[in-house]
Amino acid sequence: MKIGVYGGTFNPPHLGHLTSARFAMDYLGLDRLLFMPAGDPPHKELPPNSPPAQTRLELMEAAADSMLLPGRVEVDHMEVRREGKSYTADTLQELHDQYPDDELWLLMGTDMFLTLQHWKKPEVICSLAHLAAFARTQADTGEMLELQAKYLSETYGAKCAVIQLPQITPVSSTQLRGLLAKGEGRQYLPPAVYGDILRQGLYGTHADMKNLTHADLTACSLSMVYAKRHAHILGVAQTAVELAKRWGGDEELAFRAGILHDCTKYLSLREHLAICEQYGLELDDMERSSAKLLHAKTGAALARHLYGQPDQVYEAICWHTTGKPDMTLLEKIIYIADYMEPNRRFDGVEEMRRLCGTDLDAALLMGLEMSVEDLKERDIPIHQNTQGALDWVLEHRKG
Ligand code: DGI
Ligand code: FE
Ligand code: FE
Repeated sequence: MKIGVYGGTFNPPHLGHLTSARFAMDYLGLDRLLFMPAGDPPHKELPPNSPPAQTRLELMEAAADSMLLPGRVEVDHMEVRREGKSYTADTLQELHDQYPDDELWLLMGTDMFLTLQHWKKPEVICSLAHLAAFARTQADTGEMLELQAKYLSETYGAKCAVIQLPQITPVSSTQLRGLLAKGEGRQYLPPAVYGDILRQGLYGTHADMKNLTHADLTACSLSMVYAKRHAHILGVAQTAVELAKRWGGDEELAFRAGILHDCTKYLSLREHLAICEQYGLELDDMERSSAKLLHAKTGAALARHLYGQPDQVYEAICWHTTGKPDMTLLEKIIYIADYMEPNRRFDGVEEMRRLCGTDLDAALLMGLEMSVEDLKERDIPIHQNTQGALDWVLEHRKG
């Protein structure tokens, strides 16, 4: 197996890192890629406004997750965990012990490649891994890189590849930190990384969490969940706005409820219960033991308390999983949008989408009936609000 090792301070990780990683994987035919954030980089001091290594690691996790290649792309914690300076020779030794039969490829930018002979134990590095240098500009491709490759191969027996990137993301982490402090630069970051930066107020950002723009609210919500759920969340927000437009609902509130509805989806039961405790949410026995039911309650609580959303948004998120008797228009819209947004696939989804244009309550009924049937099939207890919603729609549609 070919394993790429992409080290750096990743302060913060940005789209330039991800596009070059992606390109190197194809170019070199890598089976796996390990991002390796440095704990304490030996070659430079981190600037004073840098977050701690653990936080850079978490940003890197979010960035790597956004590549949507689980199992192939991972973040390795080895250097952050290790005491003292993060020397590449030590890291490669450890990786070689871990993967003795695999071919390691060390990926690096031009500057690093050109100074490799000054690193600690270059002969060890070159004996344990092949080297791949990203050429950042056209000028980089020239003689210098070739000369260096020749020198490293003659001196240390290194095997080198120079990777000419087809398109260059025109930003460095240094420039990006400057932009972030001015409230700019989001276009160079995966949305989830930007959202994490905003939520934690890193790099001099100071977003007012209770008055975020659509773009910033989106980034914050996406940063709270795995990237595999991003398309669904964006789909729900967009569908909710369309339904609000069609049925005379509040498009702004539909967007906010849609974009936040699943923001706590991946919290553990214990984390859900802590949020419920913090905000004094009353729970019944079934809710207390089900993270699946609780994500609606805790999502609503964070929408209200963290993101400053009004009661209608709170309620729409609160009832998006079960429904309830006497649903408002916005509550119906979020429930239905969650069911039939464009990424959903199930028998009948086209019929439900059609009903959304002609009879919203019929679409709601269809969703509730399918949910109850599905829960019964899987032997999952039906919550009283789910049953109550179904009974209410049946009753209400008769009249
Ligand atoms: O969060 P999503 O996946 O987008 O969808 P959702 O919020 O409708 O959550 C679906 C999950 O909620 C599914 O795993 C089943 C669970 N669920 C929905 N209604 C009930 C329920 N679980 C129980 N125990 N009882 C219900 O009535
Ligand atoms: Fe949900
Ligand atoms: Fe959802």
